[in-house]
Amino acid sequence: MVSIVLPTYNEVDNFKKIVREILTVFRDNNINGNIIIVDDNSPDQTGVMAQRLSENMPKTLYVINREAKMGLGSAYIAGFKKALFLGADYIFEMDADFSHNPHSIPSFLKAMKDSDLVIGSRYINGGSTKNWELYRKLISRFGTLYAKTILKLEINDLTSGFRCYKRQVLEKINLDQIQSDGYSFQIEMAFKTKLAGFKIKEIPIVFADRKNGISKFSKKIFWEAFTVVWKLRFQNKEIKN
Ligand SMILES: Nc1nc2c(ncn2[C@@H]2O[C@H](COP(=O)(O)OP(=O)(O)O)[C@@H](O)[C@H]2O)c(=O)[nH]1
Ligand SMILES: [Mg+2]
Repeated sequence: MVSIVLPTYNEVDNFKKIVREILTVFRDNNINGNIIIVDDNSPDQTGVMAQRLSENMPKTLYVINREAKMGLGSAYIAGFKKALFLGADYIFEMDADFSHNPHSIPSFLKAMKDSDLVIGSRYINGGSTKNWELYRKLISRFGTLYAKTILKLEINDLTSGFRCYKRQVLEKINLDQIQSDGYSFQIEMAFKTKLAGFKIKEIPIVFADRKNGISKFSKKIFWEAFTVVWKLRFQNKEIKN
């Protein structure tokens, strides 16, 4: 069984469409799956509306409504815990803003046959970004290179949020000890997956910038990533040189 964890914050123009499209992909590919929306009390009422939608979709759409904006990292963790509780074998992370194409889900599942974490990568052959502003591209590229070098990881897209984890990975990593709240969550998870001895594979994805709503990227998120990488390095002296 597959669970797709979709964090949302002010995604009122996106969430219904993305849910519908994921369900079409499930149906067309005979995937037994569900969707878990994790909303942080979005002022635009995304959470309230998602809750309403889920009432007509029992066992297909689940909604976790949190009280306030508590960050992407803890939203994913709440979604992961729910997915494990529901018995998912494969757990996806995906953005709700159509930057990640639901039609790639079957390629992830194929790649999962011989790996424990599959990362959708913008920075390998066949991968790309579409309509992304130059400054975001630079930060993303630089961020991956920075984290990859300091943590000695052979991964080309460390901040990608389009991923699939095998259940065993999320069971082994202590989710309550994750330190990142923002996008460095992705770096920390990849690092801990590797450290726990699991196999990571990248597959190419085309990342398209959102058409509706606004990005929640911020300076705070940037600086968090900058420092978390060093924290991880010093906490894990066993990283090979
Ligand atoms: N629940 C929750 N979702 C968030 C939070 N921050 C971002 N998101 C969601 O996470 C996904 C990625 O965020 P986005 O703003 O699109 O980042 P970008 O694609 O890097 O510009 C989107 O679906 C957002 O709605 C948060 O603090 N809480
Ligand atoms: Mg986005």
